[in-house]
Amino acid sequence: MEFRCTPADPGNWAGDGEGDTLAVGLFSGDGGNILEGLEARLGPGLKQRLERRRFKAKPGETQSFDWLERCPGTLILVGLGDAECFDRSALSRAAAAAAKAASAAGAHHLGLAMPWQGLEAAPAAATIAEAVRLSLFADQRFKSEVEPQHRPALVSLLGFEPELDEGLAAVGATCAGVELARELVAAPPNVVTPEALAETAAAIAAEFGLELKLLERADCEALGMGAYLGVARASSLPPKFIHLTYRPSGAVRRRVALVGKGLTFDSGGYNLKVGGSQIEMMKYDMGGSAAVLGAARAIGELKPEGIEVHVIVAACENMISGDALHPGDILTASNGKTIEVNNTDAEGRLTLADALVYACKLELDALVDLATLTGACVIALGEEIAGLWSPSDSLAAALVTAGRDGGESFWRLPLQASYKKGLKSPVADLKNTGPRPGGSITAALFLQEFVRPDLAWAHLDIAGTVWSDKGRGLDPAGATGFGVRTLVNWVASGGQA
Ligand code: J1V
Ligand code: ZN
Repeated sequence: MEFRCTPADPGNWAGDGEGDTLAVGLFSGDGGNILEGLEARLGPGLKQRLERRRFKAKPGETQSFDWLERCPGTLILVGLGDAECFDRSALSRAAAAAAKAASAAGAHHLGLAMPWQGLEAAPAAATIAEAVRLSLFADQRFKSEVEPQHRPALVSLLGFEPELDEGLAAVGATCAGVELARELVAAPPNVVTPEALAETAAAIAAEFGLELKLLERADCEALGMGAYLGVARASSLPPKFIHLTYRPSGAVRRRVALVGKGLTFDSGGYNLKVGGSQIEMMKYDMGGSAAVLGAARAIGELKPEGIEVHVIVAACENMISGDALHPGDILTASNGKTIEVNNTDAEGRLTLADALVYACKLELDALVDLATLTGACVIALGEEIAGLWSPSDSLAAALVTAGRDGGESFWRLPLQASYKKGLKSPVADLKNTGPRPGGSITAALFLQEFVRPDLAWAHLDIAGTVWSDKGRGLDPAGATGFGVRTLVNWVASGGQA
């Protein structure tokens, strides 16, 4: 799918005689001028027909008309809702709805006329292009019979200057990263294993010229990663510690690391996930690693200048066996801290502890980790908002902004120092879980114990956002690819902290 900007308006666009489908956004209780222009072109009766069909231009509502032998032969009207409520997300939703209708109409060259009042041109064009591409993504890898999915080959964005085309090239890279993340999360745990994550990293490294360092169990033992290896211990699949590096061609001005939780399956261990705890969903527990690998893929293609990016995943499974962690075991992490494992289902923070210690040995200006870390964060913020913890106001602000530009929401929560006492162990330096109240805050405080205090660090708890049961807006149900757009925007804008 290719995107192109054109200053044409819906009254005259023909896509060089090749445009077969025109989609036009309309606000509710408005659209008079646009409709008159379309009637002048395509013939009268459009307004009456819309009234008869009770088209109210509600957000995402569409109506299609076919004129057969004309160019364009299909007209799609898509509702934008109230003009006063127009924003980035209304635009995204309408563009996605138009794309779905255009796909159903078999569009080959689609012209899309959407307003972008109150927004800047470049991000508005990117929003439309991302919405079109990502709403038409369908994952049919595990179906024996594939339903043919129609996607337009060319999408012209009307009302935008052609200079913006260059920026749209970045949309393709970002969307490919989001799609990779969705595919990784949606694949079952017998397909996406720690080794499969390592192979994905190797494929990204080979395709885009990134450096890959892969640590096997023995390498991790030599580094003293007792927390990570404790979690990995019961699985028959070996752990894979992944370290990808993107180096810019010119001078390096900043260095950042993205660390993702990579539990390819989380049974809970001996604190087994029992009835109601969604054990069958726990393939999704590598959502953080999917986000950082998706971002690595996009960054590898975009090749931002001046910024070095490290992508780190301590991948493994949390299983049970005669050799599994016992609830109560004491582990020693690679910074020497001892941890009493009072709950084997709080394993993500154990794997992240060693990954964060490893990252902190690199020369970094900022460190961001993403993890499907706590059920408590899902209860607090739901499916659409991820939790954000950071001692740095400026890094927190930069990530919130990068998220907003990518249509991803974060809400900052406190690293309440007094809650650290909830992690006190009578026998070790720390226990891995505190009391149930404030559970995602103590999880963040636990991670902070493994981060150099002078480093700008942020922790993103994406447990609620990487999977959507019902689909979000017009995005399909299932894996969302959450986090990729935030990370890519943040890195591309310089990785500010
Ligand atoms: C585990 C017991 C000790 C306190 C912390 C608890 C926890 O937050 N466990 C998370 C976990 O297993 N980390 O490895 C956890 C993460 C996500 C628990 C539940 C979920 C969860 C997320 C969902 F989106 C969801 F729908 C669900 F049912 C569970
Ligand atoms: Zn767990």
